[in-house]
Amino acid sequence: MRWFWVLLLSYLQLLVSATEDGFLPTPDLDEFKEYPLFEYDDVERPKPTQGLLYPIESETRQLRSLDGMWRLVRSDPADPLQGIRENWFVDALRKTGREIIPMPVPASYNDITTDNLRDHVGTVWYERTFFVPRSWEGNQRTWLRFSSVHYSAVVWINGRNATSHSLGHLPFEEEISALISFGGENRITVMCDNRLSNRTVPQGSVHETATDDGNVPVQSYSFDFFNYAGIHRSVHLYTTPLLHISDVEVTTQLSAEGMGRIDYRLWLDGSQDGLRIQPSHLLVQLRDRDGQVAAQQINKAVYHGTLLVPEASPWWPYLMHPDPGYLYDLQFELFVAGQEEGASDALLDVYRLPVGIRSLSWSNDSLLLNGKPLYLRGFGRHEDSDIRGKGLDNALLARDFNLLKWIGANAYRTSHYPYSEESMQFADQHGIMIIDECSAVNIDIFEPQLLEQHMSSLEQLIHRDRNHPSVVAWSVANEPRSTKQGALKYFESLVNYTRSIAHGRPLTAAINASPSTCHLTQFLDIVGFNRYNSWYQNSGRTDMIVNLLTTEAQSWRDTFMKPVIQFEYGGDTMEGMHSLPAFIWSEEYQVELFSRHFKAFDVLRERKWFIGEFVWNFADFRTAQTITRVGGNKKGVFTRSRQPKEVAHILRWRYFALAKELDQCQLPEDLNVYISKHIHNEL
Ligand code: BDP
Repeated sequence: MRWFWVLLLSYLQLLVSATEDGFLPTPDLDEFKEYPLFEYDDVERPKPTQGLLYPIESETRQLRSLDGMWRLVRSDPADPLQGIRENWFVDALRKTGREIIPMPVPASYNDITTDNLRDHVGTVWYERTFFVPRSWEGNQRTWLRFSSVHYSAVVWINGRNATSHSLGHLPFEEEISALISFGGENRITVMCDNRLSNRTVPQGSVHETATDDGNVPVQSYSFDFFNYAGIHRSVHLYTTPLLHISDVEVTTQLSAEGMGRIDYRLWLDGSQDGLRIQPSHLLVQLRDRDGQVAAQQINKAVYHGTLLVPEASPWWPYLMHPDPGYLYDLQFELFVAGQEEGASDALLDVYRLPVGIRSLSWSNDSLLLNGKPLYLRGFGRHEDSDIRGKGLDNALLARDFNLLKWIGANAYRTSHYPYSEESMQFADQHGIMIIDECSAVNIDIFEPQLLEQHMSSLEQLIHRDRNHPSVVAWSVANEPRSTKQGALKYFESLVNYTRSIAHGRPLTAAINASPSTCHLTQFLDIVGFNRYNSWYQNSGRTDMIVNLLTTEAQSWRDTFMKPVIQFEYGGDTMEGMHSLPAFIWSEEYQVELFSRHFKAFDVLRERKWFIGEFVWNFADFRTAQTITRVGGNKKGVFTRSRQPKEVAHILRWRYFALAKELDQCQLPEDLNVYISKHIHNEL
């Protein structure tokens, strides 16, 4: 536990050292337009993340969800550390005498109440009680796992510190066996802080602002989505044996002859604690969809190996194959020698991991899956919905995947942060390819401390998602201020580091600079650019897309000689607003704007190195309040409640037309609308 106190103390010091009134030193980003150039040589590489396997039940593990209704208390924004000074974690939160707000978990807390909790700045405190069965005591360990708290969290169990973590959208866990009462009631308390600074990822700032009611802290940030906060994803308790499988890493390949290869590596936890338990052997079995063993291996005292799978069923993306998203079940069984003489070995721990067998490779011209060049057709998205904000919602997740498949997309980018682990599993199962992005959106002020956090955000992301067949690239940033002088060395360091942990994926980023001014793109494997022709530039002129776009893409290509993707294009569209001829914000305008982009993309596709088109955005989403956003960003192809705008039907034609042309897919029967017996709008 000592290290925990060290961590907690440094977190608190960070908060207190801030200023006397407890605010983080968060200067306005605009004040930092010019800043000194830094050296990054001394920046410490993040320690490799350990453990954090997705929690599952098995013969040897129990799993309990702590999702449900929690209680929330808000701190005074002017005194965010009051709860620490007054030890609010020692007793039930109602003892603070403050208003108790019932708060669902998982959910953002912002849009639940009817008051200004939405715009709260600083800390809130969550709490609930739970029981742990007596049977969990003794021969096993109990772990507490958060899938995401935004932005930072400090956690207490029964008034004693359990863990802390700073970085939204990513999981963290801690063993809590020594803190809980088995067979009795336990209390969990979480302090969650939503404040962003110039050293958090993403960045933001908090400053005092004079209002009619006196000075209040206000948070601002330059990114274009609402800074929702809270316990955003599930909270779990799970058990493991004392000695258990704590981490698994797999890589796969598929040979031209159809032979699958899986290289795996396992980490065990427990052996270093002076435990006398020694595993006798490890049984590794790969089971196909019908439960048949496709490959197996027995290892003694070795926790890595290779499985060969003749005539493997490969993992293919949606519409590239009649049976996309094929997953095997990779089962690891750890045995110990039986106690009695002559007794057979006893099962100690079991962990199962879904595995898709595929090869991923890239060249200066293309990205290839199982040897086939990919053309990505998809979206930038957000985890965002009414009331829940960024809270995990399985109904929404299922709906979104139904829409992705309905529209014929085969990919999306997790703009602008890591998405839920459940969504990554869905993507594996449905064959949707993921450009996996860390939370570095719009970063600026390239201080060494920012680089540390940025590297850590990529390390934690890659560690979490490296085993997903759906991940085809890592995106290191979205629209960083990459034209600034300091960006060059910063990104050279960042990309060098990320490449060393990239686990067989190419690196990319979504850039809004130009080929001649961007200091980041030269280090990447795939060029990605965002451009809003006929929206932010030449608004209203859909006749100014094809030439500008094809010229720009060619210039990215000529400058870097790498495959090129457009990661964002689009225009805000008010559902139900119509105008003939098209006028900006109308549904007709969105259709026209898309259609002109399709034309440009077809010109570019001929040039082979153009490998993907991504719409901004899948659905409308909430932003901070500004005069350029009407209830949020309306560039969605779907509304925020996930119903199609007119353009969705056009995009569906486009995506299926591409799938038919490139991979001879079957078209959905309802794609064609009967018009008359003389007109068949068949593809
Ligand atoms: C891009 C950003 C994205 C915004 C989008 C827009 O990457 O986050 O939402 O512009 O303005 O620059 O709609």
